[in-house]
Amino acid sequence: MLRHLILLSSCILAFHLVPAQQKPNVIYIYADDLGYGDLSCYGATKIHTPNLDKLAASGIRFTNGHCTSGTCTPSRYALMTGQYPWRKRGTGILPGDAALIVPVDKITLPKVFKQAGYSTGIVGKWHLGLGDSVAKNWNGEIRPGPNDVGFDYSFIFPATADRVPTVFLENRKVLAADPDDPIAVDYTKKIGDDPTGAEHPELLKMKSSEGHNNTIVNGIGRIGYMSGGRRARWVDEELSSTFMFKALQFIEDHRKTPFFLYFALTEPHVPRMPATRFKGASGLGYRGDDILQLDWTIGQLMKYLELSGLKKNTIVIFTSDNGPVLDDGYQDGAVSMLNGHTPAGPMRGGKYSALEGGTRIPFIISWPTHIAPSISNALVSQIDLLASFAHLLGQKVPAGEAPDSEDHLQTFLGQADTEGRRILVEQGLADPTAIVEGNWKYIHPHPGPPLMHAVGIETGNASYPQLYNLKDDIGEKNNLATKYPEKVKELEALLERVTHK
Ligand code: NG6
Ligand code: CA
Repeated sequence: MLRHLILLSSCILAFHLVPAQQKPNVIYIYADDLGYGDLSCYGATKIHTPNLDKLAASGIRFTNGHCTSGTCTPSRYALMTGQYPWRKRGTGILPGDAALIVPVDKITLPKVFKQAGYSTGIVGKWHLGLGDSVAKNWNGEIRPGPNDVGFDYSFIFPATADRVPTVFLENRKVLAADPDDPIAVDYTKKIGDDPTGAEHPELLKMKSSEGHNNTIVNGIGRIGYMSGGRRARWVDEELSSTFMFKALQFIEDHRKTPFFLYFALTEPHVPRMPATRFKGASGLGYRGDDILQLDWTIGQLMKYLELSGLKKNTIVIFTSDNGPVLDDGYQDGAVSMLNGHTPAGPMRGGKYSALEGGTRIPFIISWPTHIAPSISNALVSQIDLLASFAHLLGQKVPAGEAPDSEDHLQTFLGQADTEGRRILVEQGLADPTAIVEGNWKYIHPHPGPPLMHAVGIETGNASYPQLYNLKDDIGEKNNLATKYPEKVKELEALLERVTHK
């Protein structure tokens, strides 16, 4: 907090030093598991998010904005590469010791900016793997990683807050690593002496509801085992402010050149363990408290941009990597304290789901000097940011690369009354089963379970075809497949064509 105030006051002093620049700065803020209905600007009434509401009111609030997938790794892969994740094996939810899955020799979103002369940075959750194998040395330099796919600067945690190793990495190296206490990670068997949640549930400050019973760090059972690195392990309550400080520092350091910052927040992903001052603040349990913490963070960031004179020429994009989930494996009160809140808004399904709740998420773009406040119902997807920013910055996408990224710059900037994408494939937990074309949505029959019991979410899987008219039926309640068999056939063929090209 103190340091933040120092940063804020230092940028007040530096206000007059900001050079005029043509190219806009771009900050891409990625929430983790935030649902369409989690923000008051998207209709939430049980929780109030004034800072995001303000951001939305200053720019375009998309009502039909999508990530590509119902989980994190594939959505992030698509964002980075402009390729639908299901085209490449190994893009499902990654363990914390996975190797890097983003190709180092192909165009990426940050490379588009780098080529255009930007300083590029990532702060926050990565979850796209590190190094070239599972067996990597966490005590030396780890490469390849974010710094090898387009980021000049990286301050990340490797996977998710519930997966070991629970450490930060800054530019390839674990922060506060100690050669006398080397870090080892294993996802197959217990290593080291740290107690596990399975053996010692009495040591947990938050119990698991499913899994999450391997190594205990800060009283929270994780997925995977780690030993060593005691000095380097983060404290969960400091995760969010640490990322915020590093993000502000990156901006401060690069304020004189155009910059691209990928700010990947950890809220409201499990384990939800907000800073102490947010605990209890929402009345909806830690999930709600996490959302308030996230909203506060955005408020600080925007205040910082304003005070530093950067706000006008900075494009801020705010969105989420997949739909919402309540009980995602910890007993944190998300279900018992829900109080009538509807995280997916009017949509059916949520995280892991091919229904709209899985991939239709908050999507806000603000650029004070170029975008007039509006609400857009155009179909837009994060996968198109790569090609769209390439257009904005006059960069070429090499032939055959970023194959699924389409240029929708005009739609993203509200420069024309365009409808955005014509076709979008939606992926739930695994297979790409759903396709949207205009107002129609088709979900192909799938043998998976219709309900993911552990999380209480409808997956969209059914043994029969589903056809919905999203214009009249955003909640996907009225299956029109038997009424319009020709439409089913047409969209089934289209899904087949798109996914097998
Ligand atoms: C699941 C985890 C869940 C979460 C998810 C990944 C269990 C029981 N569930 O396997 O807690 O970590 O993976 O979430 O372990 S994501 O947003 O990164 O895709
Ligand atoms: Ca996620």
